[in-house]
Amino acid sequence: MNPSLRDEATYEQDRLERYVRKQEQETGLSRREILKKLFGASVGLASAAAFTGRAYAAEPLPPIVKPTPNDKFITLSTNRETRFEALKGVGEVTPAALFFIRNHTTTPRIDGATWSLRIEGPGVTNPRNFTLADLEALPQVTQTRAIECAGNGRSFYGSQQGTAGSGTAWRLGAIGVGTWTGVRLSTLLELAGLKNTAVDILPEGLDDVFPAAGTHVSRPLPIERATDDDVLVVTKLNGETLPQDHGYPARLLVPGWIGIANIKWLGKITVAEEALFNYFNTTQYTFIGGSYGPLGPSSPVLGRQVVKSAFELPFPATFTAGLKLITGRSWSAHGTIKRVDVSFDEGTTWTRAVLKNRGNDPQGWVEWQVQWNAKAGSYGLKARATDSAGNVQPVTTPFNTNGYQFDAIVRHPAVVS
Ligand SMILES: Nc1nc2c(c(=O)[nH]1)N[C@H]1C(S)=C(S)[C@@H](COP(=O)(O)O)O[C@H]1N2
Ligand SMILES: [Mo]
Repeated sequence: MNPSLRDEATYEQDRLERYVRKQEQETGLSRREILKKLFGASVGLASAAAFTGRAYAAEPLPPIVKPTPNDKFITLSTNRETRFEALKGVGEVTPAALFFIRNHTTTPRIDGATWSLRIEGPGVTNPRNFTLADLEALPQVTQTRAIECAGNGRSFYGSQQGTAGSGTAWRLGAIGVGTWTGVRLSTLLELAGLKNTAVDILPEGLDDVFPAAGTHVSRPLPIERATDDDVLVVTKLNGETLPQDHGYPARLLVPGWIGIANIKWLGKITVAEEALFNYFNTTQYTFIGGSYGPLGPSSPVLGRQVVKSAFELPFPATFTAGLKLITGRSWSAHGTIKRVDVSFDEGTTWTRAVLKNRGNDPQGWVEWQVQWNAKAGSYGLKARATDSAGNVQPVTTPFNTNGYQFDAIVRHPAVVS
C-alpha cells in the first residue's frame, strides 16, 4: 500500500482515479467524457486532479458549521475526530458539541421549514412527502445508540500492523453515543404503502454529489433491516434539534451498523424491488484486498460493527509517577460489554477493569476504570473488551485495503516521568 494514500486528499484522488478507470472499462466512454459527466463542461478537462482542486477551491462554505476546537477534536480534512481525553468525566452520552464528524463533502445549510423527505419507488404504492411537522406528529421513539465510522481505528493498520489502510487515518475517536429521537422508518414506509415485494431501500443525502461516487451519499439497506423497530428517522440529538453537521433536519439511525448506513440530511428514500448496488456498497464499504481478494460479486459487504476499546487519555499519554485512576470506554455492536481487561506491560499481565454502567445500552458503550501504580518508564497500555455475544478483541485484525473495522487491541503509548 502506498503510504501517501493515508492522506485524505490523495485518497480522494485515488478513489476518483479508480472510478474513472472502472467507468472506462464498463462504459467504453473516454476519460474526458466520464469526467465531463461527473463534473460538467465548465470545469477544465486536463486531469482528475485539476477537477478535485477546482471543485474544492470553488466551494465557498466551510465543510463544518459547529466549532471544533483543537483541544477537543483532531482535524482530518473535511472530518473531525473526537479526542478521547475530552470525554473523560462527561458521562455515557456524547454531547453534540463533542460528537465526531464524518463529511464526504460539506455540511449543507438546509431550511427545515421548506424541507421534506420523499419516499418513492416501485416498492411503495403511495409515494409521498413528509415535512418536519409530519414527522414530529407521528409516534416518537428515543434510544441511546452509537454511530461509529467503519474506518474508526484505521490508522492502527499502519502503525501496529505495518500495512496502512487507505482512507481517513482515524485513531479511535470516530464514534459518538447519542440519545436520538425520531420516528420508526417502518412507520413511514407503511404510510407510503410498502409492498411485500420490496427488497432494498436507497436513502440519499442532500449534501453535494460525492465526485468519486458520481451520486449523492447513499447507502443501500436491505428491507429486512430497514423495517426493524430500532431503525429511526431522527430529528433530535440529546433532546435538542439535530445539529446541522449531524444531519439536520433528519437523518437515518441504523444502530450497530457502520456509520455510512446512518445517512445525514435525508432527502429521499427510494424503495426498490431489486437488490441495489452503488459506490457505497461496492467500491467502498466492502472488504477487499489482503485475504479478501479483489472487488467482485462475492466481496463481503460491511454491515454490523465490531468490538473496540479506548483510553480517555491523550495519544501518547504522559504522567508523573504515582497512583493513577485510568479510565476508558468499550463498545460492541453485538450487544453489551461484559468485561474489560487492561494491561500496563504490553499484554503480559492483565487487570480486570471496573465497569461503570453495567447493563449498558446495546450498541452504546460502557465506561470503565482501573488503578495503575505508574513508575517512571515507557509503556504500551492495552485494553481488551469482551461483549455479551462472547466476542473478544483479537491481537491483530486481518488487513483489508480500505482499513475497515480494526477491532484488534490497540497499544496506547504512555511515558511516566
Ligand atoms: N448525507 C451524508 N450522510 C452521511 C455521511 C455523509 O458524508 N453524507 N457520512 C457518513 C459516514 S461515513 C459516517 S461515519 C456518519 C458520521 O456521522 P456524524 O458526522 O454525525 O458523526 O455519517 C454518515 N452519513
Ligand atoms: Mo464513516
